[in-house]
Amino acid sequence: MRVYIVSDFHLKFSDNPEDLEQRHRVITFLNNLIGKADFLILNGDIFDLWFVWKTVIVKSYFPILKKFADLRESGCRIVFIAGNHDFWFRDFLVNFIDIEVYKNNFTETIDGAKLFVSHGDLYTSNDMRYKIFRSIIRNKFVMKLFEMFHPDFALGLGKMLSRTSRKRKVPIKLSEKKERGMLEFAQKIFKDYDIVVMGHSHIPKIERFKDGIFANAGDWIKNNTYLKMIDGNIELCKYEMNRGRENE
Ligand SMILES: [Mn+2]
Repeated sequence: MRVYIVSDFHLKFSDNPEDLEQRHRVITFLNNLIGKADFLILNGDIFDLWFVWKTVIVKSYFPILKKFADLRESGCRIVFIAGNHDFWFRDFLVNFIDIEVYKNNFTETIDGAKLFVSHGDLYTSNDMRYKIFRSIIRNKFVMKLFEMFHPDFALGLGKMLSRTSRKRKVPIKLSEKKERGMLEFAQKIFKDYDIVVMGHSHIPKIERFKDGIFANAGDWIKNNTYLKMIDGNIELCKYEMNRGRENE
């Protein structure tokens, strides 16, 4: 089976040239997967802000959602695991695009490899403040409150709160700290899984331990990287836009 795993696209909904370019880059990549991928795993923070009102979705994401639909139509299975920027799904992805949605993690044995996939924000070390914040923003009541705002206003507010501004440089130390907790967690569960995949740190990597493999698909703000698992063998790849196809 041909499995592709991506995370941390952090797609923005504004229409400035930088954001349009990024969405175009992602769409080109997804387009190349049609007919090539049997299974696409979206491991969180695909959208920098994803929110579904009862009757409204975010318009700028339409071309991406269309690509997901095209992939589904081509027979590619799609799983979406919530990130810390996209976790309020309602019924849209499931009912309209036929994507399987998981709130915390996804596990399955694929081609003999026992796979554990999670965005990873739950497993970062020394991050109690975030973990409390996470339980608040994922709270049903808070979501209902957010939902009462006009979407244009709510999204404006969300944009202010979203912490992955390109201008705000994330210190490498912070990314490494995030990663450390995830690596420790992975080592704890290697007794049950062969491959542990996480995102969130934006550090693309495959690290082989004696009892398991830790992999991170990286991000699409800077790295444009993804994981490819063909017949149970996982590898880290980089998408080169100017070559117009994936770099193989
Ligand atoms: Mn994240």
